[in-house]
Amino acid sequence: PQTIYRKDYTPPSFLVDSVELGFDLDPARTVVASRMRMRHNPASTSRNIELHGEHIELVQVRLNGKLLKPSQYTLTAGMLTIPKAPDDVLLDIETVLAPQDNTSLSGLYVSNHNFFTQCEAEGFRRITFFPDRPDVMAKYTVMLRADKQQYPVLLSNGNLIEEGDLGDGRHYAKWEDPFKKPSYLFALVAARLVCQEERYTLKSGREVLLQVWVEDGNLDKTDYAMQSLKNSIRWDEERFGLELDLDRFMIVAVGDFNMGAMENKGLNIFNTKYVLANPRVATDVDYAGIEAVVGHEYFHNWTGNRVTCRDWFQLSLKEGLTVFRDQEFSADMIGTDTGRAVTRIDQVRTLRQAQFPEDAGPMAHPVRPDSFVEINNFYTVTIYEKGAEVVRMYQTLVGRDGFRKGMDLYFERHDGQAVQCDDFRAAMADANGRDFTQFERWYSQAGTPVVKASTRYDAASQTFELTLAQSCPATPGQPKKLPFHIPVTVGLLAADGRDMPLHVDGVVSNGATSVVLELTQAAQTFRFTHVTQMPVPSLLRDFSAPVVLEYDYSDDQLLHLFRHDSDPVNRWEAGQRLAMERLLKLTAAVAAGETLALDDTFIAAQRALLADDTLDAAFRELALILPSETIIAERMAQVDPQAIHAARQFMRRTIAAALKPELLVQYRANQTPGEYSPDALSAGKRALKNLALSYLLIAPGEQELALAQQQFDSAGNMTDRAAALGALIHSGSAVHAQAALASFYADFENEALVVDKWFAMQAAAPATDVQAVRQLMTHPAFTLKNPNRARSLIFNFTNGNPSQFHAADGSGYAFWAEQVIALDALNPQVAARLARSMDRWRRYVPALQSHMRDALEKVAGQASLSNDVMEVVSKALA
Ligand code: BAL
Ligand code: ZN
Repeated sequence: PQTIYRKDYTPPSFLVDSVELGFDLDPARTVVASRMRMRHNPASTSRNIELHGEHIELVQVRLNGKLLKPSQYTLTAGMLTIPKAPDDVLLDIETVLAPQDNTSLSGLYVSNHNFFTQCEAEGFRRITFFPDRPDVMAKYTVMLRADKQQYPVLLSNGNLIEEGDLGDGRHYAKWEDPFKKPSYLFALVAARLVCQEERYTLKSGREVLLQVWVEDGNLDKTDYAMQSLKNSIRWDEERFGLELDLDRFMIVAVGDFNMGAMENKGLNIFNTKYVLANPRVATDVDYAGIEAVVGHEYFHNWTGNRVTCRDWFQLSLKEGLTVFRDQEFSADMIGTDTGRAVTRIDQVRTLRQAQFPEDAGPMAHPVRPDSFVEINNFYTVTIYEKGAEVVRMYQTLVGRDGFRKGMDLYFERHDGQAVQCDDFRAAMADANGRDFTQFERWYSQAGTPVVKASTRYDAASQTFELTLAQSCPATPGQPKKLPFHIPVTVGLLAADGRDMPLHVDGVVSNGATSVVLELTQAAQTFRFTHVTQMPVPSLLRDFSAPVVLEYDYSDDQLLHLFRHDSDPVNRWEAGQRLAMERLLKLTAAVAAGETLALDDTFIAAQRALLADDTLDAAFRELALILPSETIIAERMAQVDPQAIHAARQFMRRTIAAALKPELLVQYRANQTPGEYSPDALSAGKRALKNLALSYLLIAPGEQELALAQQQFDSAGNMTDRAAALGALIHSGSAVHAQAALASFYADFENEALVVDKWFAMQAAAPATDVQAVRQLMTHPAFTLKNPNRARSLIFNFTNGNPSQFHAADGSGYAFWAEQVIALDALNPQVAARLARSMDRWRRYVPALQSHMRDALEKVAGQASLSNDVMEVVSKALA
């Protein structure tokens, strides 16, 4: 496969001013007629028209009305080239394709007898020949023709300008998008669907039509998506002064979808997972996901669509920024400081669970990559979540108002353009009179920086010195790193737990209790004055940068922070550090065959936190969750998954036994009777209550089993029902687990998203071995063709059940290889995601490594592997 480099960017040779598309839709043979008005791009020296095209049949091509002979163009596997073209070109192209055979779900495909498209990143070339690159922005007019009975709904981007009957049982709809857009934002839907719709008045007084389209039978699950859409529209007006620019905004749900959702102009296509919800079928986490993703796709209308990316290396320009925007939206929707902190803690957990490992593995890449083989492999946690952290750091450095100024300038300069990450950075710098030259390294250098802190207190002069030293590990292709520009937010706690007023040499702090220090050199010392007593430093408050912060905290200091830190993120962090130290020791003890023990201090701290009713339930729940097995593994030089699992289970068992009465109290105190509401306060109570339940069911007696069974039987919402099922599955009582699983399935077998949960919970249960997963694959409801279903069972096993996936005999890895190969024949994007489960193979104990290498080599040795999977496995093996 060919590697594509950022440095090789050249402007397009021809630009497309407008394109008219005509679709005669038929699952077996869809005919696409395209008419493009093109002109030569003065910025290019080439006179060749280059049109991408894949998996489609070229019927004919006419240039300025004249039919071209095959000798007048070249057609390769991926490109149609017309040489020596004149300045102004009218190009008519006819292609034929078979959507029903398209299992990759990229381009035009059929899902449950309906037509959908997915064009990002490079799916449009599977529909027609086109300069399928984001810097070619054109105006689209789209004519859809299809059987009226089968496909009563015909949708595309923009505004509906005409519709009618064709007389032969077919009908048509014509859509026009008034805004120029890149081809990746094109979409069409031809389907039997129904919608919830509403007229909504924007702040400006303009009225718009909002629609949520779903399959018949699902209209009772669209309210929350609609509400989230309205909230998103309002929020973007208020926080960023950005208005919806179309008269109509549509969300369409589809069951077969590779991603979460897609921000096509005016016609967002969503995975059903992020649309459909009612209390019976969706959990609090599902509701939060819907709010975030509806917001995310809506916010793309400005950050991604109005201002788009010059090339795919700039993907984080729109994704990092839009994730940041959806994170801020979700936080603002809760509206309280602790609520905001809870969302921030969730973000930190995601980074540690997924992004830090990526940044330390074979697929590590900068937020703005320099090369790729397959762009679909770069829709990563680094581009999205680390990208969002990079955007967040601007806000930390220039403040909320400064950030808004930067955004305003960005739109003033670049509306309607396809630009680069550097342009965003320049807008932030120029709007705030800041020099962000060094900040560029966040975009160009991969790897998670490590910041090592050391301190010195001098009582005589009442000074406290904080030295911060930064480094960054080597990553593929980047052996040496230069210092980053890192905002480190710091507070100092007095012995009574209160924040001290801060005075820092050379930094304006005005006696505030938190200060943003800017670490720009390899090492820097910051001098705090008027420090009247030896403080406990609270470092990297609010997780002010995506780094690993090392400081030699004593247990006493951590306990002090855990009890008192005014920054809830660092309060949580202190608890995680206390737990992690113990988990690492316990893991070593398991490996050495030693007796395990957990100290009373830790348990006492957990007990106090659990009972502290001044804290939000949501926060207490997060503070009680131990670092995951994956996060523990990242801290070990050589990973022994069985030892980690045993250590963590021991710790959970010990906590459960010691805190049983308190857990029961919280279980009872955090019930949420009455009508279900997904609001953060209620969701937090359920989270704490259900965490308590899971602890109570670790080594349950009859009473605890009855408690879970009772919750399972009487739950008024899916959050409580699924939590009870999970607790029963993990209880060790196979009888209870099997009975509950059977009844759950019987109740929900017609709800695909709930069946996904049913598979997912079993896949991740430590009692589920590879044989049991193979057995589940024979269940009639299982199919590899549906990405959600494949993810629910297979990914949740390989990524969510480490102690079984890493079985000593390598059977988990052999299973992985089989599934990657099977999926690759259907859907390379999904297969490549699964392939990444083996990213960190070199860090495992030697016996496992050798099985993992065998499995990787087996996949790599396949004759017809997609570029997607090939890139992942060859980088892993390199
Ligand atoms: N642009 C791909 C899906 C998303 O990030 O919204
Ligand atoms: Zn996005």
